Amino acid sequence: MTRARLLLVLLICAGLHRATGRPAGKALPVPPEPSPKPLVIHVEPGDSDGDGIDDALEQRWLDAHRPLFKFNKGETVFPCSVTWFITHSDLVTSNGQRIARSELAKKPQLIFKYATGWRSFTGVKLDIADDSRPGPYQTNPKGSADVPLYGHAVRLNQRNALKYRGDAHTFGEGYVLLQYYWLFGYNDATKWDHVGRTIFPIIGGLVQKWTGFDNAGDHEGDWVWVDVILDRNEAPLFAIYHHHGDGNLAPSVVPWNEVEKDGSGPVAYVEVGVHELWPKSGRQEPISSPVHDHLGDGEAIKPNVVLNIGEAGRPMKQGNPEAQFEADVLANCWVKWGDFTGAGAGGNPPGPVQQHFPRPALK
Ligand SMILES: [Ca+2]
Ligand SMILES: [Ca+2]
Ligand SMILES: [Ca+2]
Ligand SMILES: [Ca+2]
Repeated sequence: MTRARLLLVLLICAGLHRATGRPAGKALPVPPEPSPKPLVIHVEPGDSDGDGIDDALEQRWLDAHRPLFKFNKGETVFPCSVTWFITHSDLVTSNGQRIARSELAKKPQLIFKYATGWRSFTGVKLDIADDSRPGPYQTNPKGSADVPLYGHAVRLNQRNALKYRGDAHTFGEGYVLLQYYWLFGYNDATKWDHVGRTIFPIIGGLVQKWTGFDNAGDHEGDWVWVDVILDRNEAPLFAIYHHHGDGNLAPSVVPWNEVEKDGSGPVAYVEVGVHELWPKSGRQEPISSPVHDHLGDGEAIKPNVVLNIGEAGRPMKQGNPEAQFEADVLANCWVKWGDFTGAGAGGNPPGPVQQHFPRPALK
């Protein structure tokens, strides 16, 4: 680096520091909030999501095979519910109109006025407050067991056969797909936080800022998921663990007899900070890979409830308005969960229905 370039870096960084105006030292602690009330799930017999499967049977499958999540020591961001995320976010429309979170906290149903369909993105983003990113259970991680795991169940067929990248199986007629999604307020990649300081010991801090490495891979909102495939006798056959997007890294498709289990549910190891899911514990991979430690040596959390979303555009009929609100948002709206991304991050995530969410032929 030339001296002139170095000077430029110094000036830019000084400017950046002034522009952000962040006070030195740690952020103020978040004032304590009452814990959210756990959702009660009650599903009636019938087929309210129109997929040809009795809804009570879908719920039994989802409850039976819900995963146990093993976190890494040092995790700081734990899951939150859809309602919690919405009521701690400003809603930003495509033309920049901003609905304050104080309004959404009073009336979360405002979201339906702006996010009006699941088939196309209407430009609505949920800008979660920065101090709310760690979720309601940062200081009481075990409370995360009350955060709903969101799911759905569908029968696959030849027309909607499922194949996973890097795996030889085709799951068509006779198979059932269960999917489980969990929401986090923030994806905090940490493995690039010190790269600049390692390579350039003296000016490393400046390099970090100049390159954006401090926030590399970070983004608000983080949906992670695991699938379970049942056979025609409703017995589990495979668990599928997704990590860093199937297009970037093939998912792990694991035969049920090799799956580490907790009761009749799979165990998932959660990458520290970025929450990607693995069938076994593992260490972070070289700097060119996005994989972080997932040793499972921290909290072990099994969600108490699975909220069945239903199908795209066909929210599952729920037994109470709180659960119905969440199913309606996920089945009927396309929003971006978050409004911040660091260098190299792919953008704020859409919800489950706009991710990997196979849809059957509906009645
Ligand atoms: Ca159904
Ligand atoms: Ca934000
Ligand atoms: Ca269903
Ligand atoms: Ca980070």
